[in-house]
Amino acid sequence: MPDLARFRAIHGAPEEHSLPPTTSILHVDMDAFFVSVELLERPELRGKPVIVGGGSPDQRGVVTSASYEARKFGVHSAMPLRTAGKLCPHGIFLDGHHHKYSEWSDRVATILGKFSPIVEMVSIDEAYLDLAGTERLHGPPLAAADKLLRMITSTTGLPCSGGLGSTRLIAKVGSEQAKPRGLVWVAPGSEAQFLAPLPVRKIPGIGEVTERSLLALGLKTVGDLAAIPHHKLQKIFGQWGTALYRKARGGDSYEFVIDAEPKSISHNHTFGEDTSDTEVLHSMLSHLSQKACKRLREAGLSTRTLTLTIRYQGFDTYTRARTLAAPTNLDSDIFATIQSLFHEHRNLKRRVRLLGVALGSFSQGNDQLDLLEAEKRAKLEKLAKTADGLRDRFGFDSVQFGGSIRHEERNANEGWGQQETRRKNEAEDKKQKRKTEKNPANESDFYPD
Ligand code: TTP
Ligand code: MG
Ligand code: MG
Repeated sequence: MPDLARFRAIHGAPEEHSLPPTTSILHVDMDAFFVSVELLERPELRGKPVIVGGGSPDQRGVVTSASYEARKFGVHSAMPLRTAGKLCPHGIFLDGHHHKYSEWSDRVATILGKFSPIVEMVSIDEAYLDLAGTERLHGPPLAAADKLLRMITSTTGLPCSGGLGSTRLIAKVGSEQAKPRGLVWVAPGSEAQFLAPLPVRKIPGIGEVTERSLLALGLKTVGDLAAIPHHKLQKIFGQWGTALYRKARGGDSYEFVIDAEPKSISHNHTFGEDTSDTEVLHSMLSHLSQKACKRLREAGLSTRTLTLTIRYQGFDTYTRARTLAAPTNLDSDIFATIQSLFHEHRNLKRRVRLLGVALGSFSQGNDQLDLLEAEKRAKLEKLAKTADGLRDRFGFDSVQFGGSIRHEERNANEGWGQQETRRKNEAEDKKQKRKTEKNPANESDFYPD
């Protein structure tokens, strides 16, 4: 998944900031996310009022997610399970499984990364993307958004909705209006008209307190709010009044920072027990190369500079980099270089604690100069793409290229004691890393995961 986009606050008078004339901001939010993940394993419950939060309405917890069928009875998130039980006596109550939700969230994030290098996951089930500049790959933003939502559902089996507009605010309100399984596009210039009939509470950032103040002023809808002059709102709410003035017109308080491209992509592994077994070390390098390479392709990038990190017993860490003649995004190219760096620089007398593979010096796409090789490369790229698709669906270890062994096999010989050692090693390494960060002279010695 590509590095996340950064956001920067918008300052200045609201009049200075007219809305962009293009609609490239997409907000995606999964429908009844926790419930939908549970339904993957319990398809017989589809169409029923399902409530996640606790296995029974007699428990003390709250509802975390309710199916759209349960919502018809008035059940919603954050409601005590007991209340939900009273409102919906035939509801099916399930326990939550957070590790599963974060795994599915990662899979969704990976799909989003295929559609734009600028993705910000804002919670476990929602993200903003900027689709500007992705036309060549996916078509105009509306077509891309439609394709993206369909791909999420066909790949994961999970329903989702989206909002496409000129700002984050419009996109977010749009996706909420689109639910479930919908896409709302707000055409440029029609933002105020789209927001006008909605209750003020629908605007992100307007909570219970502001809603109460606005209602006290007789302002129920966003249209009512938009009719109030800036100076009046400012007099009542101070700086917040300026934000409200902007929000009522669909304006954001934040904007995407353009240079959101990752500077490097890296993967490390700390062994449960320090090892000098060449086969184990090779297979790990192959695995790390493939992981880094998959992220590279997801970000639509190619790399020229490859760096190998070897940390030996103790904390001696060595990094060796090589710059390629031409950029690549193929596993085979990357692994071959990493392997040769390893052969040249490995100290055979020492046991290895950590291996790392880092990719840098990125360029967009994969502009290969060697035309004779083009056909062969196209085949390899197709293979990589197919493998990436299978991994998104069934997990990274579902496909491994030659020389790499599956995760379970890598760790099969790790008993509890070794896992404990690994945890200790990792904890110590983190401590060392903090020290290293304080001392920038050593910075190049460490690539975070
Ligand atoms: P939401 O996207 O707010 O809700 P949702 O996905 O269940 O339903 P919707 O179709 O309206 O988007 O939250 C995402 C997940 O976060 C949700 O499935 C469960 C979890 N969550 C909580 O644990 N507690 C909460 O109070 C809320 C709102 C969500
Ligand atoms: Mg959701
Ligand atoms: Mg959400």
